[in-house]
Amino acid sequence: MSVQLYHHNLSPPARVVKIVAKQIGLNLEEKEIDVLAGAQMKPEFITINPFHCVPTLVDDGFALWESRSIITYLVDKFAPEHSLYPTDLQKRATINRWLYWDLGTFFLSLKAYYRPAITGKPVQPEAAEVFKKNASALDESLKSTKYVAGDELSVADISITVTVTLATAIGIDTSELKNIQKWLKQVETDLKPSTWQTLVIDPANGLADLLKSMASKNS
Ligand SMILES: N[C@@H](CCC(=O)N[C@@H](CS)C(=O)NCC(=O)O)C(=O)O
Repeated sequence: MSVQLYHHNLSPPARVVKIVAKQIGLNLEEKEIDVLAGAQMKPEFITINPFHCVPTLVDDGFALWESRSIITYLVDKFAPEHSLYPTDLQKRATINRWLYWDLGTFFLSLKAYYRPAITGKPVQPEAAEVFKKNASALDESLKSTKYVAGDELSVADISITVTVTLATAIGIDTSELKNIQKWLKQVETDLKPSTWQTLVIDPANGLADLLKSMASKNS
């Protein structure tokens, strides 16, 4: 039975799930939900996910949302030996720490910057400063490790890569943070062929364009 992923092409957390699935060689049956048109509020989707967000995974009737819980579930279930999410408790705890940091701190500060654009309000420069402060902390940490959680590429690198590259696309410059730049190059090399362009760069630019057009339409 195929595993289904409800997603939207421009959704950053949905892209994280697709990248992880590709890394572990898992084919997902993708079902597009047009969140821009409000399709996530249709009763048939609400029945699957009352929180009406993408990504949502359905595995043999089991529905799961929140991208970071989905990616750890996918590796545990379909690639349990994979180094993207090792079983060693301390390695796993360190990866989880970065995933929670991304969800509750890093991506949140990025969202605080760009979210007003969706309703035609100006982006928040102070929020960009908070994001940059968080990025500097990440850069400092990457001074001593090759990947965010140690010596090996993990699901946390994939989640945080999507955050940093979206920031770049929407105009928050992190090019002076050299450890982040070096790490991004490494992640780009480690991802399966074509992933970087099709699931990281192009959709980040697509979302940036969309935000720009929403801001100008509403201003
Ligand atoms: N923390 C969630 C965020 C999910 C989220 O906000 N998804 C957006 C698209 S990027 C969405 O579905 N928005 C429509 C809605 O919530 O109604 C995750 O990582 O999966």
